[in-house]
Amino acid sequence: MGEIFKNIPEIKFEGKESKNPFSFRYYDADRVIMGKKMSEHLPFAMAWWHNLSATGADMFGAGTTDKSFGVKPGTMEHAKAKVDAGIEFMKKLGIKYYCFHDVDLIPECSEDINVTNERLDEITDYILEKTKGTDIKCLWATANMFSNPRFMNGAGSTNSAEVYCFAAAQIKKVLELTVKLGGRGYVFWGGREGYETLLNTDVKFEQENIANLMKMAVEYGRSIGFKGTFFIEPKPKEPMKHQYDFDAATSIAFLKEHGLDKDFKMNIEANHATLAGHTFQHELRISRVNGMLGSVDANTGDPMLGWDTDEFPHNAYDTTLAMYEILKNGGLDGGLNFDSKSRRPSNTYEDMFYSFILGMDVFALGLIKAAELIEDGRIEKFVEEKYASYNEGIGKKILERSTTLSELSDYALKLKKPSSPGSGRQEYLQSILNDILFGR
Ligand code: XLS
Ligand code: NI
Ligand code: NI
Repeated sequence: MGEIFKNIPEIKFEGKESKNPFSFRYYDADRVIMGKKMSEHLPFAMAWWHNLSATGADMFGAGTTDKSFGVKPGTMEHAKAKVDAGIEFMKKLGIKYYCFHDVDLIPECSEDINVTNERLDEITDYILEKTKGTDIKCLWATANMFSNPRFMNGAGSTNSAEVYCFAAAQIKKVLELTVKLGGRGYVFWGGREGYETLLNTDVKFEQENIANLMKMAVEYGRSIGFKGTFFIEPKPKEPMKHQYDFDAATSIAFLKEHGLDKDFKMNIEANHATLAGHTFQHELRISRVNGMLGSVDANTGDPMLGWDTDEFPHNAYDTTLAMYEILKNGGLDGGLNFDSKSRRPSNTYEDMFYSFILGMDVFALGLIKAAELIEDGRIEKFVEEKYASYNEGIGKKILERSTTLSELSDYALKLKKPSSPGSGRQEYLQSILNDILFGR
């Protein structure tokens, strides 16, 4: 197949003065920031499902974007055309990674999973052939255990032992494909793992079955040489009323409860954070301080809407705070997957590129600003000094765990009244952040 995105050139860094819409203003792959190239700080990935499959269809209307790439959809020829389009797209943007669900790659055969698996073998051979000699690789893969009607009562949480076996079969296959494609991770997103009503649900039974499926996945993955990280992608709701992997704190506790925390980390999606009533930074921070920040689904929601709109990230304030957490984490095992889709009326090939340029540039800008924030040091110094009362005297004893409740009580009684804990200085700190973002 010839060139697909014919009128679109390779996207190059031109700097912030550039008015060329097909250029990066901030993403300069080889620029070194805090000792590492931008391209290493920002392992961007393309989500197969949004970029190559989604046409803009929604509950109210048909698709607006033609993603046939000149071939009839629902065929293996079309599956291959998507590979061609995807690779050309990634090359033009300088993106090295892709993420996929099994059924994003091929048309699923609803009558026989063996046929689906044969198609997966064929298409992954084709991907390997087409990416040979390039540095394009899989970031992570996952089994779609939410679209097929068999998963209506859940996958790991299903009431049907037969359906549970199909979940296992899909996971096994995708783990094999992840190894074949050199993937850095395997994701569990539990879209149907939850409930619509507690009236018909045995929560403990379901959660234990999910954990068991994850344990078997780890065992099998390690046995076939998968050295990457397993990820849970928390999301509180949608499609279910309640999903068990509600947020990072809940998911981390679940992993620890079941002894899975050595093999798993979090894949934090910005829009899922806000659905849970948290900021993106909150979810990243909770994961990081627990040693569980592994990967990111880079998108954003709309604060006015209560569902997963999966918009391309565009808010530099959010990406700065996100990149701050990622820098403090020492990077990611996974990467930054654009689990994002262009808006329905943004329906041309050009829009696919503008969307990624927006997302890549706003994360590059976030990286630059987060590094400035760290180098500036004022905010971090404030936080350090805020806890200075623990550096000596009774505070030091508390930190060293060398005191008792009675000793602390005696201390308080003797003091009669504590001195002021000191101002939180929120507005001052917010103005520093504004200066760094907009004042230079
Ligand atoms: C859906 C999720 C999904 C996962 C992969 O809301 O974000 O796309 O990233 O299954
Ligand atoms: Ni996601
Ligand atoms: Ni999502």
